[in-house]
Amino acid sequence: MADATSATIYVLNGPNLNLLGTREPETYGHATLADVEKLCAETAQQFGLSADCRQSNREGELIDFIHEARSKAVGIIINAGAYSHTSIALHDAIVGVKLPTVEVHISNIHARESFRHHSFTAKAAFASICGFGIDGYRLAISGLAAKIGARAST
Ligand code: CA2
Repeated sequence: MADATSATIYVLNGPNLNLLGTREPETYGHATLADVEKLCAETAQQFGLSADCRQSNREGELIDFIHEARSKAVGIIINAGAYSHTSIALHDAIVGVKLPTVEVHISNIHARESFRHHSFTAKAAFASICGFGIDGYRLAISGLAAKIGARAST
């Protein structure tokens, strides 16, 4: 990697994730989206990276964010919410920008309803993390940092 100190990663959250912490704590925990974004910013900083966090309830806007990442970011963390299970368009956008991408799910999608078992975004990502709660974002950033050669600062 050219300059880890100035590199940005995009952290993208999809539909309904703005509601984190308001209900379904048994599935998603008590943390809010603001907590997730703080965790991501702090974790990225540990690797000399900067996290640009976005959330949208609209598929097209998420695609726009992915396209924007092509020129502004060195990698993507994405929790596309329910679009993970439905959106070939998001799959194609991730494949198209050719950035290393990690998919995150807060819950263990494989232990839930069968319609959540398949993920189009997972097919486009180099790695997928699910079931660790919001700690999955930290793990994903750590894995992405290793992939792009960003080192943890002491
Ligand atoms: O486990 C995940 O991170 C999911 O991506 C969350 C999505 C769900 O559709 C995926 O199957 C798995 C849903 C996010 C909705 O989050 C809410 C949180 C609190 C209250 C309402 C919705």
